[in-house]
Amino acid sequence: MKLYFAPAACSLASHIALEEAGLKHETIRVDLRSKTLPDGTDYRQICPQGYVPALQVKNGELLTEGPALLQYIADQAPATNLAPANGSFGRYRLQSLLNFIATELHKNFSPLFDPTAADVTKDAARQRLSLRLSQAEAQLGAQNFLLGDYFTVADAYLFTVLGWARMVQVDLTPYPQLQQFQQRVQARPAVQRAMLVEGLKV
Ligand SMILES: N[C@@H](CCC(=O)N[C@@H](CS)C(=O)NCC(=O)O)C(=O)O
Repeated sequence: MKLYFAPAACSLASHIALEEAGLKHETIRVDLRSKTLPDGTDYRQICPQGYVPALQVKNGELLTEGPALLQYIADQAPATNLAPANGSFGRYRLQSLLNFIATELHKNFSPLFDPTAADVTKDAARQRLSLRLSQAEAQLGAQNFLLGDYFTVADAYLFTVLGWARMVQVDLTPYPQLQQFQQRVQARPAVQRAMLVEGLKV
């Protein structure tokens, strides 16, 4: 499998999932500004949306949208318990978490990275983020991971978006459970491997 990624972007979650699943994969870095690959290929010829992550699977088909990739990866290695079984209520809880992270956390961080976004847009995003981070803090509570005692792909995604906070001066000190979660997840060998490949500080 081939994962198209950009360092520290949301593709880090899929990268972590691949490492956690122990699946053989190749990583290809995308320059998101120029939309090119290291060999000069226009990434939009591969992925018309021009964003990461994208995963080329074994039969050559391209899968896009982070939450779909995360579940696909988990389902390739069911013994690693990265997602509850398809059809179980636990799987719907996982999907609910993935959607929450994607639409309420990830997409509220996006304007903070956008140099063209107006201050009023950024302020509104910060306010929404603070509400949604409080809700994530309550959801996690005293559990080790979002679904309880075992690590799932939702944790890989939450860890990835929380990592953006310090890049855009979002203070996480009001969320001690989330801060401890970050440390717990970062200590996982698979997470360290993915971060190392992306050139991130481990
Ligand atoms: N809907 C997509 C959004 C992916 C996304 O926001 N990717 C960002 C990095 S975190 C990106 O590649 N942005 C560059 C761009 O949109 O041109 C998903 O959930 O996978």
